[in-house]
Amino acid sequence: MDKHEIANVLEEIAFLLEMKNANPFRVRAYRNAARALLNTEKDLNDLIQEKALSNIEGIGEDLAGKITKLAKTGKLAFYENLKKSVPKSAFELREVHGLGAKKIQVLQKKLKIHSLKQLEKACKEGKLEKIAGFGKKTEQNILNALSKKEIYSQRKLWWEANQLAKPIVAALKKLSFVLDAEVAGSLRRCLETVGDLDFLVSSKEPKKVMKWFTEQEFVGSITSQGETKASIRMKGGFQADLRVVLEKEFGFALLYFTGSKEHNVKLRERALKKGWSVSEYGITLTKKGAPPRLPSSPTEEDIYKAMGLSYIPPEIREDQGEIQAAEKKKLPHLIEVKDIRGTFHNHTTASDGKNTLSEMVDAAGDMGWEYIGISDHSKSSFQANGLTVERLEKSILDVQKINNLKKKPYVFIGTECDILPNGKLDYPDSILKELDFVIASVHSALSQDEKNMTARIIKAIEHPLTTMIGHLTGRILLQRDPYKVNISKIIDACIANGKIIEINGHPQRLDMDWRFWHGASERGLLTCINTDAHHVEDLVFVETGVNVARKGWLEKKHVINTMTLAQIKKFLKK
Ligand code: DGT
Ligand code: CA
Ligand code: CA
Ligand code: ZN
Repeated sequence: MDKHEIANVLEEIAFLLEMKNANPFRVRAYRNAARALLNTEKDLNDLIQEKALSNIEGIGEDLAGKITKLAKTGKLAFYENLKKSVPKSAFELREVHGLGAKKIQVLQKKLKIHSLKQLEKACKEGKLEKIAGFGKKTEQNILNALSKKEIYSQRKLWWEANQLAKPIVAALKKLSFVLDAEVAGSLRRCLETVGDLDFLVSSKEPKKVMKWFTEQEFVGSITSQGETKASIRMKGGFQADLRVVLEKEFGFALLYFTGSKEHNVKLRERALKKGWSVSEYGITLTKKGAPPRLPSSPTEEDIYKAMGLSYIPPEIREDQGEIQAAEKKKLPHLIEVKDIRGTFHNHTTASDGKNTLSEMVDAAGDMGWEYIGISDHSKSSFQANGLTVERLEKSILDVQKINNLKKKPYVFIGTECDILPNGKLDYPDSILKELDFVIASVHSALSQDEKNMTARIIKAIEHPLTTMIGHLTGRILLQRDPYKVNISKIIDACIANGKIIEINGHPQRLDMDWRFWHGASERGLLTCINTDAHHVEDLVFVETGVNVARKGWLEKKHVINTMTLAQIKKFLKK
């Protein structure tokens, strides 16, 4: 088993222990170990060989032993036995967002619910609201989750799909009979959600590649298998395709299978005018065509060049005018992760974050950042332990103390201030004035109609102390639709008032959506790429935030947190 599979098993053990009412500390130990395992950059086999697993924080001797066993044999008697002692249906019910071990136990015992079908029926009949711990609201939430589950279960968040794909591509590249391997499709284009994984391999020995791919641990079932193409369903149910091509076809195939379909269509039309018929295998000439000048195994770059285009990065192959721009050599210099010098939307244990201020600051230092902004929730977000004015004042002092040490990174103190249903900010101006920045976000009354919601957010934009708007539409990808808001009017208001809209890089949010950024930035809108971190480990979501910016054609100059510390200090003062 690899890291991910083992982490899954540890998560399942934690869940099973909870189902058996085990000691919560024991449950947490398994969850922590799963997380620690996923987060270590070291190779699992190296760790095992060096007996270094238990040196990792969160993994003790006992768990190190279990992980080693799983890695070596793929089996663990303790886990198998535990699984047998809990009804199988628990796993099915666990897939419903919002259902944990406690609730599942009640459902099984009191209502004899053992499947999603039975759960849906019981909700519809109003049976849940009659038992303690469940209300009408829970019932409604479960029904919502069930209906969304069907629509959404087909796709995965980009981040999760990428975690699955990365080790597979790396393993493919290492095989002696593989010349090159890449993942194509929506994953390579960094789309916010991904329907399936599209692996592409060049090799002289397709049979060996097919055999390797279909025999891997991650394969749940094989959907179809030919000589150069296989489709499988992975153990978690996610679909993956793999194609093997010749070395000389690889560039063409990569271009084709990266998509988007619309981009490909435009490219092919362009090629046809030159008398070239482009496919995933190469170029054939139509009657009027003269042969293109290409090396024997062209890269994507070579192919674009032959068509008179500069290289178009996968993220912007979405038929948004990229081909015309490439023709005129006017493609943007897309922002990169290394351009980011700090982020601003970060929570700490003061509100609902899981790490302390100093842990967050240290983690920002580890990211190589020059600065970090702290933005805990405001008082009306009581469910997120939002700060009263007094507690916020204390945070301001805590940050001053850190900055007085004159160490890197510099800390900006701000707030993620609720935009109240009437558009007012959740703190008086007297305290907002003491802060370096203010992120204004909607967290309540999400069902307002579009007119009210838009007016509400514009009111917050017009507040002189607002710096930026957080997660503009409130969407939770694959779970909750955006609330209704007129995005175009919001963009106008921000430009008119010199305000920023954040790119919330949390893999579940990616909000404001990339589709709006190209146009908005041309009209003068700036952004700040944030991670909405609630944990030190969330800071890496700067990558998903940058993906959004790149898909939205943004350059360094459009993103305020590429500024140096001196520049951003000046900028925020204004
Ligand atoms: P997904 O999987 O729904 O997130 O989106 P994609 O873009 O990965 O789509 P997928 O997996 O169906 O196909 C991968 C790529 O293959 C797609 O982006 C473009 C290319 N492709 C697939 N079918 C066609 C087609 O009928 N025409 C053209 N031009 N390209 C296609
Ligand atoms: Ca795909
Ligand atoms: Ca596919
Ligand atoms: Zn928020």
